[in-house]
Amino acid sequence: MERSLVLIKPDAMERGLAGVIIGRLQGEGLNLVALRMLHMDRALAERHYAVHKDKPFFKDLVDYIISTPKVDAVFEGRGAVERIRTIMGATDPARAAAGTVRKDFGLDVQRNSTHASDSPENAEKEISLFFTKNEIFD
Ligand code: IDP
Ligand code: MG
Repeated sequence: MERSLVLIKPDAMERGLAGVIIGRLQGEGLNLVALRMLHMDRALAERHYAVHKDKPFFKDLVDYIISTPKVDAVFEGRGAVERIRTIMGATDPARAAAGTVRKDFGLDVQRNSTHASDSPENAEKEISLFFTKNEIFD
């Protein structure tokens, strides 16, 4: 069974969309196995986005992601990583396909409502930053 980390980003939290987004994933048959609300500190945000540390948008991205508490979740299912990326849509909401979360709710390329892991390997690394083993259920 594959797992993926999903973060409900501040723009979605501020508009009360956490439940709707989690509900969409559950409605697609993905299994919710961990859930919490967390106000990330800068150090954790910088580790989570370390792959982007040399990008021009890095500091803005970190400032944004720590601007409000957010909902963090782990979903499990066969092919969960790719299925969830498809449900979320392209990074830029303007380019995301109709019916995707980012098309429906994203505001712009930074404030795109959700994070979802991009590979099973990265998912396991990301999940271990946010959840201990006994916070994940089966
Ligand atoms: P992803 O979230 O679809 O995997 P990444 O390329 O990994 O997209 O970028 C991580 C996050 O950084 C995006 O979700 C978005 O919030 C932000 N981001 C990506 N590209 C840009 C950009 O060109 N300008 C501003 N923010 C960006
Ligand atoms: Mg990414």
